[in-house]
Amino acid sequence: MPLYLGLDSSTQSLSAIVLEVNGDRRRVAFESSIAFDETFPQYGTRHGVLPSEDPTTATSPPLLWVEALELMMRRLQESRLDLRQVAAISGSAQQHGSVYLNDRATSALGNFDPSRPLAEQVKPLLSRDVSPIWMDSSTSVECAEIENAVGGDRPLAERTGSRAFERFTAAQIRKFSKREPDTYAATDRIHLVSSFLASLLIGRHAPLDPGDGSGMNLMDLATCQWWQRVVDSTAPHLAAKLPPIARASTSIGTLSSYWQSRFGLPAANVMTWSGDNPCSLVGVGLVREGTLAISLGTSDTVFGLMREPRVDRSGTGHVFGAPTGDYMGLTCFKNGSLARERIRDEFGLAWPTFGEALRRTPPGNGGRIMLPWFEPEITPTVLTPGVRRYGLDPGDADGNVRAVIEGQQVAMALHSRWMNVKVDSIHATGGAAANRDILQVMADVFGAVVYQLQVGNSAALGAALQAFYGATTADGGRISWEDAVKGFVEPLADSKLSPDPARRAIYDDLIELYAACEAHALGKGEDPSPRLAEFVAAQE
Ligand code: ADP
Ligand code: XUL
Repeated sequence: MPLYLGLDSSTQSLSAIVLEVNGDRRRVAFESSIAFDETFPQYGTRHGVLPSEDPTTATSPPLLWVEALELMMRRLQESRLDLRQVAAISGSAQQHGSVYLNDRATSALGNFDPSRPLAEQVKPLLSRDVSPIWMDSSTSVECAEIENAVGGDRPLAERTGSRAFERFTAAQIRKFSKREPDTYAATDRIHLVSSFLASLLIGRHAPLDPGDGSGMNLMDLATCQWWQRVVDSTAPHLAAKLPPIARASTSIGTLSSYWQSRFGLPAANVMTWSGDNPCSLVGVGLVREGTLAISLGTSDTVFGLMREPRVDRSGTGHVFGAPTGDYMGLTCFKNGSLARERIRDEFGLAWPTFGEALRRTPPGNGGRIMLPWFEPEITPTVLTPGVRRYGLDPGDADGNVRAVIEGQQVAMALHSRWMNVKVDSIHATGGAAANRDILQVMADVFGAVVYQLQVGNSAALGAALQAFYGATTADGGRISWEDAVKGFVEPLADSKLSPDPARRAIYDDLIELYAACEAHALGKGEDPSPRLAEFVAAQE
């Protein structure tokens, strides 16, 4: 029976899922994950990121991703799967991060020696030994320069789907070209994490897909091709260094002889890789408009499918290409799981006791509010980190647990309004979606039914589904996306969490109060104390 492999190279780990599909008989045949810090301590990463004195800088070592990819193929080889059945492979990767290769890469990619580990063969091909990743917020100057060059934030957003964002690849490339002009000049090709790993699989430079391309501020969303004007304004000779863009879920080559000889894999078709959020969109079954998904991973993201691109006039969110050929709206929060872990660890809790604290405290938290900006925040833009508390004692364990969860959920509801989706149901994914106490707060804040899904890693699942969809259509077969995802993305039967109307009413008020606290903390609004007192009085 044919097998479809999906890989997901995320911030903290590499995961793989293999699907077995025979008509309506469908199952997950293999699932595995490799945590970067624990498995490869020699790289010195923390949560997948290299330590940095400057809180706005975030880089990772690309060779770590290469080693993890190789280890995962070894695990596949050692599994009981009949690898000759692997028909197609696709992948997902953290978005925006970039990998810089020199001119030796073009000939070396197809000639790796299968008797030697891959990382040592990739090392001499890197023109830059670190990759800036999505957590980086050090490029505000470059963002302003890029927007100015194309006539402002509005034209850039209308053309590329987003105003200039610090973590987007254009600003990162511009900063690199200014700071290290010689190393930039020695760079022959700039890949996203997704197209870099795909290149290693097919043995030549791989194209990237419109979903990940739209996280660069360089792609024209309407044509899915590079927007020459912004490319030329970003860095010298950039056009020649960018990979081409290919349609999502289409074949970009076959697995190179390196993988065949070293791991006994077949010459399987490799499909375009994409970003983790576009992959998750299909991995949670959002192939139609109307439902939202919330991913509680390293980052927290709110996203939904859009038939037509509706660009966010407030400048908060993004429009990306979707693997289905449609679009997706997305708002990203940097202070996701790591912020929750900070509170968990500060009060010596574990996830079960964290959940108990949530259950013990009332919705609205008696007006104790936290703006959870442990790290620089993406939404809203906060470059100088620092948790802001209103009416909340920093030593109050229960109060801080509820405040971090409510703060995050309320911020998500507030900053996803621009998508203009009437939310009836939410598909929850990412590591923290295992936590039903957190999901109950989500249901109450959004006033929507929340479901957990059968497969926890929606990005790897989405990649495997793209492999399946791509392989089916490449053979001239016809399959709709609805049929492709069937059997893998249905919510767990007894996972439904319903909103409570009384709690919902409290959160309607809290959203407005939180917005006032946020405006105050950003220096854009008056002291919210009187409103806070009114809110507390109304709860008593
Ligand atoms: P990534 O974005 O890197 O793919 P994941 O989606 O795998 O991340 O999520 C990893 C995070 O999930 C961890 O950092 C951890 O904080 C969180 N997590 C795992 N289990 C729970 C739980 N029961 N409750 C809350 N958070 C959890
Ligand atoms: C999305 C974003 C993050 C990364 C995390 O814009 O920056 O969700 O994709 O992997």
